[in-house]
Amino acid sequence: MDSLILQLHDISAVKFGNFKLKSGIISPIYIDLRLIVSYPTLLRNISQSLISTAPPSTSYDLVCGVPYTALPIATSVSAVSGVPMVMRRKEVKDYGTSKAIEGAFKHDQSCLIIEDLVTSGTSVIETARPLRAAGMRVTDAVVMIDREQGGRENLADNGIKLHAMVTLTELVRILSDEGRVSKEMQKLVIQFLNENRKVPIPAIPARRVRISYGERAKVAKNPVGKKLFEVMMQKKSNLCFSADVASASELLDLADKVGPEICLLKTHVDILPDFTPEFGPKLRMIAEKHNFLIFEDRKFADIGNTSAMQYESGIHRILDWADIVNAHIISGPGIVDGLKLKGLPHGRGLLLIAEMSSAGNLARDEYTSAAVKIGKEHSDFVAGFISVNPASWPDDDGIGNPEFIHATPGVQMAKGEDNLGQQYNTPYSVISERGSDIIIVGRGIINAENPVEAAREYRVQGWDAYLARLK
Ligand code: S5P
Repeated sequence: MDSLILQLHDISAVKFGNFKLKSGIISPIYIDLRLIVSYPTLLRNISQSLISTAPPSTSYDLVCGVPYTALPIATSVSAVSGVPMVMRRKEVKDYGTSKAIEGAFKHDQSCLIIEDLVTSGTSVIETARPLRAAGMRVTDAVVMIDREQGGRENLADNGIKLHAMVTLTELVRILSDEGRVSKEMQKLVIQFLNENRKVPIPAIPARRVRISYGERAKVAKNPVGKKLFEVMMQKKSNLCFSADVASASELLDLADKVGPEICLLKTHVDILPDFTPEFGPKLRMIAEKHNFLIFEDRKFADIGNTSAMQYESGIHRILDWADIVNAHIISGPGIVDGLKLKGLPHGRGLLLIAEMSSAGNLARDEYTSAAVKIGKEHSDFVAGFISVNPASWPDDDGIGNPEFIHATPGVQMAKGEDNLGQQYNTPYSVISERGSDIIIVGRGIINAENPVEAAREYRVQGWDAYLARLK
């Protein structure tokens, strides 16, 4: 151990002086373990020492290094010990196909975390979270140096035992005993440690899917998004009925019947042959009676100026009666600016199409991330997204954006496909596994023998799945 510490000092991985830490605190000691990749023998010796740092009773099937400094250390530990390694991606590159964890692992395997230096323990906790989310057990972490600034306690609070090769106090004592640092410097470091014993760990926000719709209503920035979350809570419904029927009169009739079950009613107003200007006011009256919002699935896609005209004018005058509309982002962010110009003064909201339910669609990868970026830049107007698997989006891995609502089409009681490429998932899968907030159901209700009963069944299933994911 002593010789390892001396070698770290030799290569200037441990320095003494006046150093400003990331937190702004001035420290008399600075440790930079990134350098050890340049010294393979030292790296191997450190790995061997780390393996014996965990008590013999510690059992683990896998090791995982905290990115980035500890990645080569974990690789070396894996090579020396023969224990397979998994790797946590810090930035998840692609949507859909991408994984937060690389490597082969099985549910319920235990994973030992490897870290170079622990101060508050935040980085270890951030690595444990996706490992646990992927089904692995994380109970222990080994670290080269424990700075003794609250990491051990913070990790214990998160169910992780910390095993340190050496503490900062021991490290300085060894260097002092060997005449590498003066007694004064040793004193200074001890004093520094005493004054900075506990670095408070920043609270980790809860994952989006663990937060209730009621709490999310409070953080929603778009007024319609806020209202929708509130309606969902009031009616215990996350069901959007997609009223794709043959006439306006049939639509209004069904809206009145299924109204008590739904939080949102979605229209395609351009498929109604008997549309008249009275349609909007009539539908709004029914919506008020049953306390649901109206979503015209217009899927605007043109440049901002044209989309704004399509929104406000023509025979449909969508702006007058629809609380929510949606848009593709194929034409760029100008479409949101255009629609917002009209919609925001009317207290309306927008859903951006980030993913689609149909087979072979092109709304994926960078397209999806572009939709998220545009949404975040316009969160006053963008209430959320049309999505299919938001749980697989990179920032949903940890926390997500609880202010945005996710609505997912392609929902029926059984998984399947229609003959034109529409792909269906079940309410449970959409809400509980795929992390969406609202199920959009069309033919699952319309073609049922009793649409009202079917709507009730979808509402109950959607709501139960929501309650299940909160646990
Ligand atoms: O990706 C999409 C986006 C939408 S808004 N896939 C969809 O199916 N939709 C709409 O959801 C579609 O236009 C239709 O109105 C509804 C699905 O209807 P269903 O009968 O297949 O449930």
